[in-house]
Amino acid sequence: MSRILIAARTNPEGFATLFRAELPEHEVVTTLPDDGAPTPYVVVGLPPPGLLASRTGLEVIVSTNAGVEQLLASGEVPDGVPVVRMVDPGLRAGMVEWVAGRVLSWHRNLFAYLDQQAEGHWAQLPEVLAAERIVTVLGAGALGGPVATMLASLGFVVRTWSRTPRTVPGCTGFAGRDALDDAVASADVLVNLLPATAQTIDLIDHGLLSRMRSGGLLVNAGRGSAVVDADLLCALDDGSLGAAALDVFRQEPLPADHPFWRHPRIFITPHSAAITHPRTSVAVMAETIRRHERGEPLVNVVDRARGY
Ligand code: NDP
Ligand code: OXD
Repeated sequence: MSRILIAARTNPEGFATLFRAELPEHEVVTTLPDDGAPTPYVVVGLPPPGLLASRTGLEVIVSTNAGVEQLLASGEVPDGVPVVRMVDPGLRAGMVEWVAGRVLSWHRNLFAYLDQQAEGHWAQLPEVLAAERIVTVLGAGALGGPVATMLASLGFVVRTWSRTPRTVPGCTGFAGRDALDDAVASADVLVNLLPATAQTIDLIDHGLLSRMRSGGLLVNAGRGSAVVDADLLCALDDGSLGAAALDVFRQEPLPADHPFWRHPRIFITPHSAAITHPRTSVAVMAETIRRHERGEPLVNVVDRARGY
């Protein structure tokens, strides 16, 4: 009876109940019995210090998060133990909905109409067809790909940018650092869905934002480290950017004294764009364990050298 340790920070018992239903022949625990027995599977987002380093018989780390930079940075992932990141329908649906909400709210002037409503002011603002707007999605992976597809289905002109060439139907693909400026040139909306790696840190700076059409929207649901905070504020204040919808930040929770909180053109959500729903994710995580036990290659394994 192989042991699965559920070390998710949120709702571990909820995950455990569903794991027991999926894998009844396994022992599913949320705290480790002090019996020294091997624990081949650990389900975790950000491990408490010592959790991974002290495990015996660890075979697979199943991440409850799509982004694994903190898990890798813990320095506790043993060499040779695969880390499988979260790719599941619930996360995908959440991200598609969240980005759709932000882009459409800006595109249809909702943010500006909220200001007008606060003043009891009735005045139609200019409306633009989606087909007249360019949206660039940074990242064309498990989340960026479906987000780009959704935006294209709404009629936007969509570009994607990735490390290696990717084809997303209905979108124009750009790949590699040299193609970034072209991918962003004249974009009305820039959506970041890149992982946090050494290559993506500080990528969205004043220079990149100034490639966009002035008055546009930045949407960041990837990681806060991609954005240079001071440059974002500067771009908003000099008008090269119109608004920013931010879900992720360099420091989370966003510190109370951070200027983003009070900026009238910044719209904040607390890293809630896409959450890991037990109902959809446990089926995917259980399948990872089954694949491992059948001796099949795992999917969505993190490439540690790449960092995602
Ligand atoms: P994937 O690994 O599936 O996709 C990542 C994409 O980014 C790929 O297209 C990849 O290119 C591209 N990429 C990575 N590095 C570079 C680079 N240096 N230059 C250009 N492109 C690059 O990840 P997901 O789509 O599943 O998730 C993306 C990120 O979203 C997560 O890492 C996490 O940070 C964030 N996230 C945020 C959530 C939230 O609630 N705010 C929830 C879940 C995830 P290539 O295709 O060539 O490999
Ligand atoms: C993330 C996640 O990586 O919540 O942000 O999965």
